[in-house]
Amino acid sequence: MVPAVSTSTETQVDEHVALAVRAGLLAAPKRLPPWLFYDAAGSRLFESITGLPEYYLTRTERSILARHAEEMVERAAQPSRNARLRIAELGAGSADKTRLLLKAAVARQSEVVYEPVDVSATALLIAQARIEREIPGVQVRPLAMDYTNGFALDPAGAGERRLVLYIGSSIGNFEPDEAARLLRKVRAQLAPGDGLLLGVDLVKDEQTLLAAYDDAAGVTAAFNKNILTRLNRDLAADFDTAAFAHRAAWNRARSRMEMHLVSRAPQRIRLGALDLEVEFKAGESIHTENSYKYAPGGAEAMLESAGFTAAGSWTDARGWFSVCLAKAE
Ligand code: AVJ
Repeated sequence: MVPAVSTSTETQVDEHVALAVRAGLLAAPKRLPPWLFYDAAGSRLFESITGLPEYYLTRTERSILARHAEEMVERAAQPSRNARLRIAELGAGSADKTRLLLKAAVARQSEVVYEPVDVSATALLIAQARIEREIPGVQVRPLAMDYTNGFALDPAGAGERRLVLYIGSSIGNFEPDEAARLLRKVRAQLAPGDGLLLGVDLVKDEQTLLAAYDDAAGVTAAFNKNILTRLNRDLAADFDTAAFAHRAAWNRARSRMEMHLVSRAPQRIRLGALDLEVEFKAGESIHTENSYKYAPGGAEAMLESAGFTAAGSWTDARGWFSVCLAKAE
């Protein structure tokens, strides 16, 4: 018998990736979903972005949490002063900023169950090890899954109150109707008195926004183009990343930052695993991401329409980012 030899083009193709890429590259205008950014290399690039001088989002949100974590946790437990919080987090990733909230929770109730939800099992393991080492009293119960397709949390026990974290402006990747639908799904998992802490980026001057998504060191450009490198590997495609330019644009009418990959010349790309060829005109773009920016009060309004009651919101001195607490009634 001849042993089966698997070549790179014969290796297993992720059907979820294949479907999304085929649909996106056959659409007009062309697009790719932003979750494709986060392979191992893309996740590392995003971590570097969070430390860039131009990328104000992460450090601004962290400063808000550093200043107000105790009040947020206290208010999430109210009105019953002795309710124990049980904390879940959607798209936890490295859970770096979350540690501020977990420390505040442990200070209040000495032990806390933390249930991070993320598609990346690797990110969850790293976060779990770090948190259990650094914050005694936190019991980490990771859930590796794609929360956008719906998710189920165990109901909180007697005397417990759930707090769901959805921070980091992750909701900004969703169209307003999708964002509202996701919040309603979260609401459906909660009992009256449970809370949701939502982090959203706010509208600000265009120059600041553009710099945050087109940094001088080119890390965001590399993050954007990494999607093409991923398709070369996962779908046997032949993209030349140098033949595409990174473009960040502020879409004022729709209140969102957009990222595009713009074809520098007419070209034809083959995606072997999809048995697909795609033509690009010079200047034609692939729209890879939207990052919605909210007006003051916008997130609160969206939360109210999803069945929550606003229970507090905190911002930074410049009013660049907002963290909102909402309660299920
Ligand atoms: C992880 C979705 C919050 O939209 O700012 C960073 C991703 N894109 N630089 C964002 C991202 C370009 C980021 N989120």
